[in-house]
Amino acid sequence: MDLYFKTYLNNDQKPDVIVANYNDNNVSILLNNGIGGFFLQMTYAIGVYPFLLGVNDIDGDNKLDIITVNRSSNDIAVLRQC
Ligand SMILES: [Ca+2]
Ligand SMILES: [Ca+2]
Repeated sequence: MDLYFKTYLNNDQKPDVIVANYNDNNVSILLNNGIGGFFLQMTYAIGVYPFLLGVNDIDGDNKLDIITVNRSSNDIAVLRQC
């Protein structure tokens, strides 16, 4: 089951979408383009079978980071925004 998270990843006040793709073992980030759609998605590899998805600023740099907990690889992936 894919997981979806709606949040404000950048500072443009337009909601963005993060998807953890369970069977593809990656995370897709869709930034709102402000005209009813999204910019080209960015995809990042993570662990195997992500089953939890969260967003928080875990390193305190005032930029949201993406965290997944991965079932089969028994690990946590952190995607830090730079
Ligand atoms: Ca945005
Ligand atoms: Ca951060």
